[in-house]
Amino acid sequence: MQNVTLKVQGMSCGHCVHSVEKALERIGVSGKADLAAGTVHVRYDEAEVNLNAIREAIEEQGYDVV
Ligand SMILES: [Cu+2]
Repeated sequence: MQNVTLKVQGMSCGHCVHSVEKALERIGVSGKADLAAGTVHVRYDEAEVNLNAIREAIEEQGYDVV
């Protein structure tokens, strides 16, 4: 399992947190967004999904992974 903390811009409320976490869930990634820190901690199986797909899932929701 890989554990990575991504810096994500644009999350401003609980709804944002929810959309990001749900989008990650859909691709089989366990994600925990921290609104105050502007980060998303992800835990994933590198045999199943790569960081690019995770980045894309977050960006599709309208947030920037920096
Ligand atoms: Cu929001």
